[in-house]
Amino acid sequence: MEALKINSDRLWDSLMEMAKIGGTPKGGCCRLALTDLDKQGRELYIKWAEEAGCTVKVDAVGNIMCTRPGEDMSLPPVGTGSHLDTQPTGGKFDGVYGVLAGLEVVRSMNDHGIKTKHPVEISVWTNEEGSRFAPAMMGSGVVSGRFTLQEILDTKDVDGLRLGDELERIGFAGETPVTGRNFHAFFEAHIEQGPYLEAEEKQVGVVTGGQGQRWYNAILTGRESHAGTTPMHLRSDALIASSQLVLKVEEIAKAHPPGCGTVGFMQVMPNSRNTIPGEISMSIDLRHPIDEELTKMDAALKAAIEEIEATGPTVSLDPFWYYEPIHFNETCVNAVRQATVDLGYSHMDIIAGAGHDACYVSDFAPTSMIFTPCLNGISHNEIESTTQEECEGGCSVLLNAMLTMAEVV
Ligand code: HGY
Ligand code: MN
Ligand code: MN
Ligand code: MN
Repeated sequence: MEALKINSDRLWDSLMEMAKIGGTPKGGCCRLALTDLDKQGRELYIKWAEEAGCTVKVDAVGNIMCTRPGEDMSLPPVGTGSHLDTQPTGGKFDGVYGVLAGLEVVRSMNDHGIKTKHPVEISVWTNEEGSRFAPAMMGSGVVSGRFTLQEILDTKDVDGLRLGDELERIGFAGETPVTGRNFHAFFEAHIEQGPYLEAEEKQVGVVTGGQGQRWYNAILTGRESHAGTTPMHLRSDALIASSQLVLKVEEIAKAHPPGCGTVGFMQVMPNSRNTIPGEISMSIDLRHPIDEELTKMDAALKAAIEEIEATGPTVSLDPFWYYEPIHFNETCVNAVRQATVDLGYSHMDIIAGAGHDACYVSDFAPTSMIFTPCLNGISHNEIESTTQEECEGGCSVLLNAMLTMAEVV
């Protein structure tokens, strides 16, 4: 069967329509997980999916499953999907592109009157970003068994609001069990969120895997005291200690290329300009495509903390989230590569720098991903940008890879 194209204008219009929900002045999106804006985005998506003839279910952690029937409903579905929640200063495409590309695949199958042996199922995974409720990839992580449902429902945000209560409040505490999900194959389309496709002038990224991640919470404890009366040599300044730790995180990442190290969250207590900070809570995010290197970075972090503790403040480190580098399924990777070739797009193999729900889906189903370029590789930023043509390319590859695995009848 010759490669099919999707309806590019319809995909782009849906992306721009969804971007209005939580739209920000700088052209980005803020739809934090399980907020009213997330609820609005979810409800709009369900409306579109039902209009496209899908049956829709919601599971106990709020994942949405939109199923287009196949000729043999006893077969596991061929899946796709991503997330609708965003970063606080997120863009229009991170996650959203994947769920709307999935919808466009269904719409295009309908346009072409295509029947598939396997059902086709789009998943909208809950709280992929891990910004409001940490860690990330919660919805896919519960389904893959990386997290228990209860521990995720009991997770709290910085205001002490419990995830399970927020799920109830927005009406997405579903009936469908989170266990027993299966896919014949699963593909996630996503913007690359990095600079490599653009730099290499490639239209499609054939994603062969994803780098591993280690997330930590660190609490540094010094001693509050007066900014004017406490001599410098008598201080135990938690912010000085955490500043040293921030620089150590950068040093460790640079010592293990192409690893990444980031401190993105910090709370200063008591956060008063004329009181020496007594306590700092901060996040640490380490990533590397090779597990042995990620382990070395972990060891270097702990050694750095020992050095800092010798200067006075104590440091408690909670290594609360880890997953090893992911290797995607060869059959699915080849289906993506073949669809790309059939459509005549330039492409390159690439490892995902970001975490994606596909990383956890690959625990229980053959999985791969499709990347499209984004302007200057910028993401998790309101200026995140891509073109209609690039969105069309990735989505056409998704359609054809899914048709290959779903078996057209
Ligand atoms: O952190 C990540 O890589 C993703 O955006 N959750
Ligand atoms: Mn994403
Ligand atoms: Mn993201
Ligand atoms: Mn994702």
